[in-house]
Amino acid sequence: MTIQTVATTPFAGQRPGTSGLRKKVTEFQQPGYLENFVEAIFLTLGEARGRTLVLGGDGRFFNRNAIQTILRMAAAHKVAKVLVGRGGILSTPAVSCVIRKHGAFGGIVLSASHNPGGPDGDFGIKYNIENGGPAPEKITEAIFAHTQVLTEYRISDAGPVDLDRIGSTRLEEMAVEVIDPVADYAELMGRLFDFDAIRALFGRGFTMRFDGMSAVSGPYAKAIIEGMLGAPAGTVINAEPMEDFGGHHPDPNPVNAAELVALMNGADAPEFGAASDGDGDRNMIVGRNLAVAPSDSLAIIAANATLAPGYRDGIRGIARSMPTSQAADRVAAALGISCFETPTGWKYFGNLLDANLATLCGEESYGTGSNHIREKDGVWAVLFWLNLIAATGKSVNQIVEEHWARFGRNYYSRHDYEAVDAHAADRMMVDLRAKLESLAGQTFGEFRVSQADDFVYTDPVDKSVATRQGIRIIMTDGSRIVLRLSGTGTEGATVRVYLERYEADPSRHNLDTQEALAPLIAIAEQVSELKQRTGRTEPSVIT
Ligand code: VG1
Ligand code: CO
Repeated sequence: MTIQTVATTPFAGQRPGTSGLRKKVTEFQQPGYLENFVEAIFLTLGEARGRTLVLGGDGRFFNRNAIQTILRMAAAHKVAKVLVGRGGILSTPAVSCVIRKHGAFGGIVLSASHNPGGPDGDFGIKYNIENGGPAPEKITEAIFAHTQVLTEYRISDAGPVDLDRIGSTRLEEMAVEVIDPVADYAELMGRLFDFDAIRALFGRGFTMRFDGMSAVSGPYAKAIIEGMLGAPAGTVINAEPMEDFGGHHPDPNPVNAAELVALMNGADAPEFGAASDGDGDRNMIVGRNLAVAPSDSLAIIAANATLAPGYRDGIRGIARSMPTSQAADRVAAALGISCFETPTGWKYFGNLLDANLATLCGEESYGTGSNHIREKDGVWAVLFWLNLIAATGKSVNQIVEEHWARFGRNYYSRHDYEAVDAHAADRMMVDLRAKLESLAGQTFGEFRVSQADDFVYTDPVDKSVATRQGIRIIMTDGSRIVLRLSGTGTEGATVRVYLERYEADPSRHNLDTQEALAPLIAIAEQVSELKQRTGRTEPSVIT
């Protein structure tokens, strides 16, 4: 075994997006492509000698190859020890948990999250720092800068490590410890939630379906919900991670988890439905004939947080991404705590959590989490809801309706236009920005624009500034239209249009969401000319 120095040339386009570097598998399969990016990570980290790194992924196609390559590169960079999940499996929240618990200096997550997998699908890689959270922009930008100029990478020529057997082996001087991917995470969940009460709930015959979508959350949900909490076998479906996710699109929303939603709307519906995404950090909560809006879920968890043992002493603050609805703001106001508004992407929550300014965080994109780790966490959110149901004896629907009755309802929807022409999307954003100043004060039907801008965020802890984080058109009654371009797609551009309208009157809490938002949908089109400019007649996905 020797360490080789291999000459290489930069690849264009290795700038991490909202959540790491995501590209088609075929792009990652080019010789040197993965190696270059990993070398750039090690160059950015500086001295890796003597330290521990965590490594795992969501099991998608190319996961195992990537893990073997990264292990050989870690050995070449003198990493002392790598903790790797058995079979190369670690969910994103589990990586965060393991980094924190074992005092690692960071971790590498292999996933393209909610993007489809398989040989023709997507692959991704993301670096997480010492606090367990996604690397902040100054680190991802430094990684990108290295990818543009590197001339060589270092790698051991050792053979593959057996990833399927728990235990310790060596690669060059480096220890490779294959760990149970679930154990540390499950232990943490047991400390946050009232497992006795949830066990009793299942003991009384409570019915649930958790859809693992053939991605990484299955093993976690099975071990915890069926194993530790005693739910009957078959409660967790699509529980085996598959390299192509069984052809599913592992994005837990009513469109991609249609099977689960149909079950929950049917005559034999269980009492509670839930799903997670490719890498296990997203969650969808479903009641009978009701898919809970993620923004509502965050607000509901916040309003009832003290029912879960891990949050018994109350929460310090809430943070939500800017496009997420303002439902959580109302809860924060009622609790007398702060509510922070950050750009899209979990990396912006890290400082607020580290500084103990926020306890709970959430995004409209089916992401919810807390200070227990530094990533959003799908299974955690599902366990939180189970804890709420067990503690209150109420159904999902009752919990949601009572929340609206108390705080009012923020009707909310996101319209995605996927794989549109990138140039047309860029032009639309440029032209919109140019219009912003003239929009303030304009009237559109019953709405008057009070503020129109491109969201700028100044981190309250390190004062770093993120610009161009989404165009907001805010009405005098608090209704909002937000437009931004996705930073996770791999084909053309994806335009996201976010729509929100507040309704205080309980007699108007059961409207169809799209109808309730129709006037705002029309204004968004009028102002952006989105359909005309992209040649689309309908959104690709409505959530
Ligand atoms: C999307 C979501 C964002 C989320 C990100 C990563 O980003 O909108 O809220 O944090 O995906 O989620 P974008 O830039 O495409 O809008 V995951 O579960 O894919 O890591
Ligand atoms: Co994800």
